[in-house]
Amino acid sequence: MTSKMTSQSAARRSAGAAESVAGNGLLDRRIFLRSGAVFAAGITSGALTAPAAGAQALQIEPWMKTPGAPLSGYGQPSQYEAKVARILTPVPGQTQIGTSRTPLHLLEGTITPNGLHFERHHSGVPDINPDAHRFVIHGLVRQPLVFTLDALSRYPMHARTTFIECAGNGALLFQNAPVQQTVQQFQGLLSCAEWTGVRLADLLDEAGVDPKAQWLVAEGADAAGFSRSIPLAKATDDVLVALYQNGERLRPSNGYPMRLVVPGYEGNTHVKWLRRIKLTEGPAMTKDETSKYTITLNSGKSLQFVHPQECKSLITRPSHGLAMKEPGLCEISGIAWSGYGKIAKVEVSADGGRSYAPAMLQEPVLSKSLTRFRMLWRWNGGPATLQSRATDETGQVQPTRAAQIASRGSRTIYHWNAITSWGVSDKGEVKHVYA
Ligand SMILES: Nc1nc2c(c(=O)[nH]1)N[C@H]1C(S)=C(S)[C@@H](COP(=O)(O)O)O[C@H]1N2
Ligand SMILES: [Mo]
Repeated sequence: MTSKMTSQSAARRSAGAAESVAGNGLLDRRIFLRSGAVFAAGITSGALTAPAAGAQALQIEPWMKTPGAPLSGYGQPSQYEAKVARILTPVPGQTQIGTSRTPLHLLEGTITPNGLHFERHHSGVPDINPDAHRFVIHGLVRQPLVFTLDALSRYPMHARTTFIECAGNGALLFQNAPVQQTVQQFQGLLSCAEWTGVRLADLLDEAGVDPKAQWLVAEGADAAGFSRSIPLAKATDDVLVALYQNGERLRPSNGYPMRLVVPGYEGNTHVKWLRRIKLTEGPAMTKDETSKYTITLNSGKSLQFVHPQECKSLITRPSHGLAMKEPGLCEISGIAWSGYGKIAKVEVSADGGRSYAPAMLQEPVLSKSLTRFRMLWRWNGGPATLQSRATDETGQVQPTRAAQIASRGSRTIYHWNAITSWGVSDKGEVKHVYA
């Protein structure tokens, strides 16, 4: 204990200006490698540094004195983690229509546990009997095909880790004043999973696509008959008819027994409870793609079929609702993603964008997937403005708020991807600010 404390204070001294990588306390992560537990000293409470703390911390607790709970068929989170849950944001006056949001600020890594994947239902979750469900491919094909779940399960399986983000994620950020909400509340229509299923390309190959077909329309078996058009080039590139979500069958709310996964494309194209795919010459102009999901610019002109979700990142820790406890070393952590490919770089600023330093990206960095980034910070107890700025492998850079409003205007609620700023006060409170 004593020798550890000595090396900690030495390391604290060495974490000086020489290790600085950008303004207001951003530090080179490598000081960890040289100085061991320097970080723990920053967050350890006074009690634990007292002389007898080691022995005290190792007292025999009640749960060590008797055998624990029995085995269980399907595991559940610890009772102490009950706050790590989706929040429900239904359309006012409804229970089945609306969204529930992923607690991004309370999760780590890049994969969303299935029970916390966000939900967006236009007409509730159908209770589909998998034995009765049929999936049809028809339209401009040589041979229409009908699949049962069993038939589909015999095809070669492919797995793909990819995010799904609702086109309306971050809609409140178009407002003139910064909303004081958690990341979950205003950016929680975003999740990431490993999806396993059959490549749509293989099924289309078997059906024999007519050369006249350039698009398809996919329809769900929910009461909304939700349907969206997708270009054939995308459908034969990397689209899956997914049957599994993080290794288990899809959850009913995420499309059981089968859904489209359209990597990088806006969430609404990932049609759940997939019932049919019809090959067509042009887009079908369904109600779901004319009444919604067009981006109206300030000029009054609307952009339609803006499919990929743009390059974006968010600091999840610290963030609104997760206050700083005390000055010292901490890790800034967050997620970055792009519907165009891999994340190439995430830069972090603690001084409102005056200076940036590149964050560490957690491996593996996968295309069209969430990427975790980390940056070491020594908070000096003064005010700070934290930002992250992502760049993807195609060179797309996450815009500032001003640049986003200038290019897309403020008449739309879709495809918000600008930089989010967190203002840290000298009390450690974290507020959402426009910087
Ligand atoms: N059949 C059907 N598919 C659907 C929807 C729906 O309401 N019905 N919602 C869409 C929208 S708008 C989004 S953002 C995603 C959300 O997928 P998730 O609920 O699995 O997160 O599903 C899409 N697929
Ligand atoms: Mo959505």
